[in-house]
Amino acid sequence: MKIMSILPVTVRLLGRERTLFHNQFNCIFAKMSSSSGKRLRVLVDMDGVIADFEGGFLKKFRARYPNEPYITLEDRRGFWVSSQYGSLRSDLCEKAISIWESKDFFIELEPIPGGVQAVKEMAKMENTDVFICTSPIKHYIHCPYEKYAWIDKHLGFDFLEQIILTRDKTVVTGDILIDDKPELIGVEPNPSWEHVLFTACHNKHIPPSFSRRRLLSWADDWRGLLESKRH
Ligand code: UMP
Ligand code: MG
Repeated sequence: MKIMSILPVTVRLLGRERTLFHNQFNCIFAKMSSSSGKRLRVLVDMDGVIADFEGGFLKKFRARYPNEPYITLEDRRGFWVSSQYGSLRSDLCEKAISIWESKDFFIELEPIPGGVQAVKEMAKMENTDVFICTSPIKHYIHCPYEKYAWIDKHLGFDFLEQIILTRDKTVVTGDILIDDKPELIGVEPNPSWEHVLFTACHNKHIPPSFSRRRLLSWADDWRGLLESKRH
């Protein structure tokens, strides 16, 4: 009797699963087969590129430690916030880390101007696949969840399909990686992507280089950058 009453529910659920599976499969298959030419795969970093990690950090550091010294965004140098605070005074390194390890730090980051709009726009372009490629901190209690929640909030639920969480971006394949970290190293010595350095307060003093292009902001010509990778 019990089995008989569970059966239709199970069959209904399986049916729904199958529909969901087919929808997702069709979606991916349609993307694979619709391309007349080669598709462009764009990897977009999150912190410092579409989410304002530095601004969010400074605001919360000053609020939590109002009597401690701090580093203005103008004076920021080097990728690691914790290192620069540690060089100011050794105990400030741990205090800095405590900020981004706290609940609500990542979800409350403000979007970087133009970033969300640009990502939405490039995702709609023909023959273009966009992924958010972001490194979570190892204190994992809040950060990975909040990164997903941030993408859902600002880019929409469907964009959750496009998230790559990894501490080693060199193993991810793509044509281009827009990222504010000057040195992207990992186990793959020859990553497939071209690293385009997104300008941030901590990297703007690095001299221009012939071998690496920059995107100065989302007001810069990101469409031209993508076009240059299609030929
Ligand atoms: N991060 C640190 N220490 C710092 C600065 C940043 O652990 O001093 C973390 C926060 C982000 C990650 O989760 O580094 C940067 O990720 P990407 O933007 O490189 O993906
Ligand atoms: Mg970054």
